[in-house]
Amino acid sequence: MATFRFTVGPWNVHEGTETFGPGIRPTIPLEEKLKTFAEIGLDGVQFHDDDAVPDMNNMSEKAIIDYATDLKATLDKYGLFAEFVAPRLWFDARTNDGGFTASRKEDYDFAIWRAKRSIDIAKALGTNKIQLWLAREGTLCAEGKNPVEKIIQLRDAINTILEYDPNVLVLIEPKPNEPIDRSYCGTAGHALGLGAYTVDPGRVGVCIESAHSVLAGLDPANDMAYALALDKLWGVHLNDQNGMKYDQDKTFGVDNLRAAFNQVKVLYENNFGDRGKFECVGLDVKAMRTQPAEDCYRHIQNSKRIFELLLEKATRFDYKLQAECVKTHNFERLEMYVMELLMGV
Ligand code: XUL
Ligand code: MN
Repeated sequence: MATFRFTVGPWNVHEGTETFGPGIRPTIPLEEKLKTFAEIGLDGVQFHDDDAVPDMNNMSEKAIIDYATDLKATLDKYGLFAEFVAPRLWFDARTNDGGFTASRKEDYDFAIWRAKRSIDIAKALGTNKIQLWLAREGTLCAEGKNPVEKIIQLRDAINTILEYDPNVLVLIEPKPNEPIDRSYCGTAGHALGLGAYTVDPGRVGVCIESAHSVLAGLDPANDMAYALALDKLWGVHLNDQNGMKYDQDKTFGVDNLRAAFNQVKVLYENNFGDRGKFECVGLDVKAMRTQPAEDCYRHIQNSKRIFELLLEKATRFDYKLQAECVKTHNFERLEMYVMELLMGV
C-alpha cells in the first residue's frame, strides 16, 4: 500500500483574517506551529519563501541562506521535512499587477529575484520542489495586458527558474481566478501545456488543489487522474469547496464526500506517495473564523482523519462487483454500492 505523508503550510493555522474582518485569533510563532504539526502526526511542512525567511526582502542573499539553514535545524529537531518552497508573489506592492506577468520590468525583475531566492531557500531546507501558485498572473482589467505576450513572458520566467538550478522541479498549482479575474494558466491542462514548451518539460509538473479544480468547474479526482496519467502529479492540496464561489479551503471531504472518496481512491490506486518523501498529501485547509484559538488545529486533524477513513473504504472497494456492473452497464447498481460503502451500510 502506498505510504502517505501528510504536510501543511504555516498559513494553514492562521488568525482568521478575511476580506470582511481582521484576525481574531492570536498569531502563533512558527516554531510552536512546527512542534504541534509533529505532535498531531504530520510528516512535513510546506513553505512560502517568506514563511521561511520573513524579512527576506531586506536581507542579503547569503543572510537568506543562513537563516534558512537555521530553520532546517529546527525542522530536524521536530522530525519534519520541508516539502516545497513557493515564492509569495501576491503580497508585495511590486507584484500587484502580477509578478511573472508584470508589465513593468523592475516588477518582473523583483519576481525573478524572489523565485531565485526561493530556490536558495529550498536547497537550504533540503528540497528541490518549487511550487508556483500563479496568484496574480492574469488580469483584473482584460485590456490591461497583452495576453499572448504575457503568457510567453510567464513561460520565460519558468525557463529562468529551471535554468537557475538544474535540480529544481517546478510544480504549478493552477487556479482559474481569485485574486485576479482571469488566470492565464487556470487548469492542469494549461499548466502542463505551458510546461511542455519550457526548456526542460521533464522538470515541470503540477500540484492539484481540490478547491481550485471545483472553481474551474472540474472534478478534482479527474484532474489528479489526468496528471497521474502523464506522470505529472507531484503534489496535491486536498480541501473542500461548496460550489463555484470564493476559495473556501474547507476541511477535506466535509462538503463533497463522494468527490473526496474518489480523490483518495485515485491516489491509492496509483500508488501516489511511493516515489519518495517529497510526494506528499498536502492539506491546504483553513479553520473557520469562528474556531476558538485553543482548538485551531482541528481542521487539519479532521482532514487527515477523513482522508484515512476514506482510504480504508478505498482499500475495501469491491472491484469484482464494479467489473460486473460495468459489463452489464448497471451503473445505478454501482452507484448505490458506492453510496452504501460511504454510508457504512
Ligand atoms: C491559494 C493557495 C495557496 C497555495 C500556496 O489558493 O492554494 O495557499 O497553495 O501558495
Ligand atoms: Mn493550495
